[in-house]
Amino acid sequence: MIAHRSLGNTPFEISRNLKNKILSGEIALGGYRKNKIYGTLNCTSGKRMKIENRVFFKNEAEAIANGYRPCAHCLPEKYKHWMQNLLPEDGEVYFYPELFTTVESDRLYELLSREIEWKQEPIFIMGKSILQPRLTAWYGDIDKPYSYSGITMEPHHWTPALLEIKSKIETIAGVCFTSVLLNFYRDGKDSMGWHRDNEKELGVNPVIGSVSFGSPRTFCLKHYKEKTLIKKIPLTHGSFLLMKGSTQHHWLHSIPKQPGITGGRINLTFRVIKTARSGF
Ligand SMILES: O=C(O)CCC(=O)C(=O)O
Repeated sequence: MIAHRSLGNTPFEISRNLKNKILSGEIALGGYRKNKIYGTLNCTSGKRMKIENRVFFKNEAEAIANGYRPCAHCLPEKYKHWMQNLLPEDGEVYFYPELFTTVESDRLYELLSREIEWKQEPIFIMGKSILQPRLTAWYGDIDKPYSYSGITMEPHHWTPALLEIKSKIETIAGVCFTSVLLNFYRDGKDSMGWHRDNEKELGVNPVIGSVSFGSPRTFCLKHYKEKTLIKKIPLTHGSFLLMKGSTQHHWLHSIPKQPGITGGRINLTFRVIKTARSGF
């Protein structure tokens, strides 16, 4: 992010440097620092702001990473998408299909598949132990274990790759995540059954930030009471899905099997664990 003021000491110098940076591709979008809005360089609303409030970005990913959202005037489609709650009622789900560029996503997929301590853990359903149909791992603040389906997962320390992803999504989610549950779907035969993320450690209205890398898989949401209310979202390479508000009270979610898919997929669901284990 480049501040307009920082481009020189005189109006001539500022204007010359700005032109050069636009020509070289270092600057492609403008931003309004006060309201954290980004838009095109010829946006009429953008032209009205004072120079000290104007910033520039190389691309959309940089604007988003700095916590900026699209301008309603010059980027109406992107704005509509950004603000659109995908649920018709009883919760909030937002989807950002290309939060990570393909280059970033390829790098992170490769890194995570190699670095993460993946395990196939058993879970307990009605007293019976069964192996989960995917690999999992739990990372995060060291005093925050996580229990679900009869198992307790002890956290590994954050890695640099996980911190990089966490910091990018926190600007959108508006919370500081303490922990992340990672799921590795080895191919389309791996899956996750219908459930809600409503464990008591997550508090009353959990904010869940879900990042996907690798083969696209369908994320299904189903209303807990009105079972015919179903929403399907294709979770693509580099996408970010945010669930918040009362979603976990009213909606179940799942990743169904898709036997035709041969590639792997890594999903990271970032969470805020409210209670720290005592004694730490
Ligand atoms: O893989 C996904 O996108 C879903 C993960 C999920 O539902 C969970 O971790 O609770």
